Amino acid sequence: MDINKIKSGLKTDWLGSKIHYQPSVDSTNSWAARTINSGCGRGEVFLTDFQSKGQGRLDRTWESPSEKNILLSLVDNPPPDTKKTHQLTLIAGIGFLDGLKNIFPETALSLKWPNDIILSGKKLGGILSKHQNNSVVIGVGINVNTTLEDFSPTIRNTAISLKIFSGKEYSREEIIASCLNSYEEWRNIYETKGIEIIIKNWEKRSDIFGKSVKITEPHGSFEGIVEMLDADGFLLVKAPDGIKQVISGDVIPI
Ligand code: BT5
Repeated sequence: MDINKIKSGLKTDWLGSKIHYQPSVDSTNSWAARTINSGCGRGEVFLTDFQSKGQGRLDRTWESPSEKNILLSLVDNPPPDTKKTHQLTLIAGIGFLDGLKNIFPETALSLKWPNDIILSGKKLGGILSKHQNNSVVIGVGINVNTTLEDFSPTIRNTAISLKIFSGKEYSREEIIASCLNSYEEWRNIYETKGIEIIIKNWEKRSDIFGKSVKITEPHGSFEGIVEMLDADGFLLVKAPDGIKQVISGDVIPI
């Protein structure tokens, strides 16, 4: 990973002020969290080529072979109302999707609530945001140059990379710089204009609305049709017994 190449592509004011790199770590989210405890500020980025304990939500694992993909965490401030920290996941979705599209202008890219970047119906990337002291760590994994054989058999049918889709290899550094530029732009828009414009733009980038889905929540599951995001950025789903607000869970098209 060429950190200078990333820096030369950055047009940011605060994001990427410091880029920490290690060839291998347990998880960039854990590494960022540890560093926050010993003093690290907004905009610092933690980057690696390999994670031995890559994390997904709900104790799931994020897998990635060495030196092929994007594995990073960035440190941001929470919104003034810390109950709204989940909104940063929406901003990261828009920011990283737009950053990707600058390099890989493909209409098959979309967002799936709450934290998936989708390419042609399969999972290209995921976002994991966590509070740490007075900061938020936003971890993003994007499959760039993985081949199908690199994926473990359990996700081979559901995961995709830019290389699998297009047959070409891409510069991770260029994509990272583009995504960080775009994240900062959308984060600044959120700061000055609020969540409404973020929700509108998130909805524009998702094709899940109007579709039949199964929602699996920590305490059960139900089926319905995806309506829209509510004013806070949670998902509204029309179920047989009325509109339900989904706060956390998985959305599976059926
Ligand atoms: C996510 O969780 O999608 C969040 C992933 C965040 C990963 C980044 S990498 C940098 C930073 N440091 C970390 O330790 N984590 C963050 P979730 O929605 O729970 O999805 C996890 C599920 O996706 C797994 O249970 C697998 O089924 C599947 N999966 C695992 N690795 C994948 C991959 N490389 N591509 C596509 N799907 C994958």
